[in-house]
Formats: sequence, structure tokens, C-alpha cells
Amino acid sequence: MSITRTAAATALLLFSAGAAFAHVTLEKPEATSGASYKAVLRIGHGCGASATTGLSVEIPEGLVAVKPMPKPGWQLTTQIGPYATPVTVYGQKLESGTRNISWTGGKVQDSEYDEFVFVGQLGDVKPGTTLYLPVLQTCETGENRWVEIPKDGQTMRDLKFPAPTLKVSAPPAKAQANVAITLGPIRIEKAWARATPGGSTIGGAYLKVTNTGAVADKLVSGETGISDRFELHDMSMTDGVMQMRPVADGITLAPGQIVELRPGGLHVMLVGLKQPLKAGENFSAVLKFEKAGTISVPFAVQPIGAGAPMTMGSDMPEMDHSQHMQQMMVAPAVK
Ligand SMILES: [Cu+2]
Repeated sequence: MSITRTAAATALLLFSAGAAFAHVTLEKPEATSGASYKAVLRIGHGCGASATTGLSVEIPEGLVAVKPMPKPGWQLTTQIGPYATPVTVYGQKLESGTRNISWTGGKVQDSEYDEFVFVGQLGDVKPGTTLYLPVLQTCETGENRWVEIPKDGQTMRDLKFPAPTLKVSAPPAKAQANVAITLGPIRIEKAWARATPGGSTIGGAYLKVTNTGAVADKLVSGETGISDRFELHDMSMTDGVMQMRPVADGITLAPGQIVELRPGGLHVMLVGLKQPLKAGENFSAVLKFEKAGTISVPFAVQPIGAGAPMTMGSDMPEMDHSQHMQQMMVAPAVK
């Protein structure tokens, strides 16, 4: 490579490094569906050479419960507005929230770099979705409207003032525990629990159990360090009313039988949770079978919106929590 070409390559490299901050972008352009997210908007330059004196960001649908971080020397203004679709976060139905945040009155020279921060929560956004956060950057002279969204056939590179993007990904693989565990002829798969709202003291846990043996067995009980009690419950529709009852005698597993505990059916109720169940985390529970004995099983905590396919309407996954206690009182235990 000639000296001239090396110099040209170096120049290109420097330009590219600078180009990463040429736009207003999010420090972390990826977020997990159903998880919390800290947004750091990065400002790499002014409007032309003019200093930045204001920044305003629009919060897209799907990003909820947003709270801005105040910035010394800047005034903070937020606009509250309705969400197109109400979102349930930590058991609370949110119909509105912060839709726009403005920081004004400060100053970032064109030669300086700065960051503007807020936190929020991703609703049940489909993994693979790209959210756009249009930003208005105002300067002593002029403004930059970072609002462009690529149209069909365009990429972000085709845009002069692209809106910052946030790509929504699926919860991490470790939260989708699908490891089969065997205990003699008993096979356990898909052990998971649903994340719980902060103050909740009950949670639902689910798993698939297969008896591959020739003799019947029974899942009798369980125990976990994260809750006072590990109860086996059943749920059924009686005269149009969902009822939940403790399964008094355990869950029988005939030879060859597969029993799937899932939202809306047989499930484990963790009663007296000592801490909230957080998406992405794991906990272990010891399961006791009448014949096969006991085994420790890891349960992966999935986002609050997570649920196995339901057969009785889309709102059902929340029902086992909201109506749980009432139903427990009216429904006698199955003997
Ligand atoms: Cu229950």
C-alpha cells in the first residue's frame, strides 16, 4: 500500500469514527420487550456551528412509564398524553403517560458532546419491531429535526436527519428455559414463571411434566426459597366464571401421560413471595414426586405479558392474578 493510500484510508477511518456521532442517536439502540430501558440520547454537534440550546424527544407507542432525568442548568418539561393502547405494567393498567420530553435553556457548543437521559418500560412490543424517537434539536441559530423514518427500500444511511431508533428484541435466551430435566422416568421441561408487579405477593409458575415410565406417579408438592408456599392449583370455567382451587391430592401422572401446567389451567401458585419475580432472572424450586422422589428445577422468569397460548380470550393471562384471591375463597379444594 502506498503512503498516499494509507493516508486516505486513515482519513476515511477518522471520518467514520466521527460519523458515529454525526446524528442524534441512542447509546443503546436495542431494548428487550417487556423490560425496562434507560435511554441515553447523544448529541454530537450543534446546528451547523451553532450551539444546542434545546432538545425535545417524542416517546413512541410501546415505550411507557417514561421518566426523564433532570439536567443541571436545563429546564425540564414533559407532555402527558394517552397511549393508543392501554398497557399493563407491573399489574397496573396504564392509559397515559409521558409522550414528550423537552430540556431547554442550557447550552452545548458545537465542539462539545452531551447526553440526555430518561428511563421507561417496554410494553409487550413484538420482538423485531423498530421504534422511532423523533428529536427536535434547537440551537441559538436554527434547528435540526431528527424525524426522518426510512420508507420502503430506504435505509437509515439514505436519510439526512434520521430519527433515533430503538430495536426491540426478544427476552434473553436464558429466560426461555427449555432444558429437559429427568428424574427417573419423570421428565420436566419448560419450567417458567411470570414476572410479578412490585407489590404482589403471589405469582404463577408453569412447567411441563411427562411420565415416561410404566408406573403411575404423582407430583405431590414443591418448595422454593423465594416464597412461603408452593401450591398446586387448578383453574376451570364453571358457568362462565373462572375458578381456581388448590389441588389437594397432587397431580397424578399416569404412565405415558404429559401434563402441562400453564396459564389458564393447572399451575403452581407461589404464595407469599419474598421479592418480585423479575423477567430474565431464574429461581429454583424443589419438586416432590410420590415415587420418583425430589428434584431441584430452575424456573425462568418471563416478562409480565408472557403466556402460553390461551383458548379463552386474550385477557385471560392476567386473570389468574387479578381474580385469584376472590376465586380461592368461593371455590372449595378439589378432593
Ligand atoms: Cu392459583
